[in-house]
Amino acid sequence: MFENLQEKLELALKRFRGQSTITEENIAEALVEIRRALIDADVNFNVAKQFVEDVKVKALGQEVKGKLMPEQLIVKIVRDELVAIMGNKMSELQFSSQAPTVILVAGLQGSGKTTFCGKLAKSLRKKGRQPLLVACDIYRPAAILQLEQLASQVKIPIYKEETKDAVAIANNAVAYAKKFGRDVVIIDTAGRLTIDEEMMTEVKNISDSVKPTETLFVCDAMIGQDAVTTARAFHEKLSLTGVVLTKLDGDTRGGATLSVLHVVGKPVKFVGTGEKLEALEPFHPERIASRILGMGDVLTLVEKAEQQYDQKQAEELEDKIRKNQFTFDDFLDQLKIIQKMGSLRDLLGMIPGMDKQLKNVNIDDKAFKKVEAIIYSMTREERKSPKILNGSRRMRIAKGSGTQVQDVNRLLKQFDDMQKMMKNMTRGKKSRFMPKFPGMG
Ligand SMILES: Nc1nc2c(ncn2[C@@H]2O[C@H](COP(=O)(O)OP(=O)(O)OP(=O)(O)O)[C@@H](O)[C@H]2O)c(=O)[nH]1
Ligand SMILES: [Mg+2]
Repeated sequence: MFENLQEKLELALKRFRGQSTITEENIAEALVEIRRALIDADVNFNVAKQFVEDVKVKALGQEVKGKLMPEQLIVKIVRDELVAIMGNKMSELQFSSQAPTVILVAGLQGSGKTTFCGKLAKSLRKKGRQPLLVACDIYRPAAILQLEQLASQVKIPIYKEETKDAVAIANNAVAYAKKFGRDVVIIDTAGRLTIDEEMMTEVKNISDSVKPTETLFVCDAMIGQDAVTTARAFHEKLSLTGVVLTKLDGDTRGGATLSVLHVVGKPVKFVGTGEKLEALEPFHPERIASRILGMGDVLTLVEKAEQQYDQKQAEELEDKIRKNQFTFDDFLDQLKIIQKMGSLRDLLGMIPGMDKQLKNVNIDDKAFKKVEAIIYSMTREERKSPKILNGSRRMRIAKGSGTQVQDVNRLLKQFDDMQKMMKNMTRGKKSRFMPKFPGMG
């Protein structure tokens, strides 16, 4: 995501390398490029225009102080400005002081509403809430089924009715939540077009009737500007409280991300980054800005890892590493955690400096499957002490996992390197090389 924009901004900002000052001339050329980069990324025209004007004013008004080089200064200004147009601070989901909090989810067809409802329910439950999912998309029988399947996957109750009255269903669901102690009601609605008066009136009636604390517009980031414009039309009818951008993992140019606040007047609250139910992130303007500028995003990475990991597990692992008892079984656990975190490429892309290297590296999630198969073909004893793996054992493992002996050898070598590195780290020595993570091509 944002790759194109990132590359172009980088080129524009490189102009300042080796320059001693920021002048009217050198900034003018860079600003033309920045503006073009934004427009190409499908950022709203007015937003792009305002953006470069603000950058210009700030850049020319600043003296280059001390050690801050013009290039660094301009990166800082651009970063701050990116953060500013996304609203500076993260917009938290609001909860009603009187349970239940009602969250109404609306948007165009296929934008990812139902998936988002499932993701949100899951993430709220992790935070100790008791959500209830409500099926108000009564037009397609498959829609209710889809929500039911998501609900059962995350083990969260769903409220549905056979009736064809979405307003009544929403109301009854809120009453049900009160009665059974569900503190957050998430209402999934049918996809609708703003030109469809009847459908728009229906969602407005639901809103008037249940008075949601949050009305979230789910918006497919891949559609870009058009989707942002539609959000505005929904806002006029529904008073949105926030926007959810989905499919940011796909081939999006990212323009929607930068335009939403300006065009709709409401902040992005969440971004969807995949089809899996874990692929939901709160929207942090600073982090997105860093990602756009290619500085990596360590914070998001850490947060994701934490979600999958409880503290106790982490401590146990650390202890094992320290005692040099890290086995293939532990390794298998780590692999599973990594896979759960979503696409590895995205994840590694958040590490500063990784992005560019990654472009030349072929990371294949399937390679993990191969590694897994090899480990599964080992006996318990072998997983604990790989030293005993002689030629015939290696042969047996290769056969059992449908791989080649070379694959087994490679994995063993990499595992050995990894153990050595861990040993060094725990002894406080700095290892200058990072061994290849097994499974990475
Ligand atoms: N890659 C990716 N796919 C997503 C994301 N969110 C949803 N999808 C996919 O988009 C498709 C549509 O998602 P739904 O949740 O059914 O969309 P909807 O808005 O409920 O659709 P309707 O109810 O038909 O209006 C599905 O195939 C989802 O798996 C996302 O963040 N990333
Ligand atoms: Mg749906």
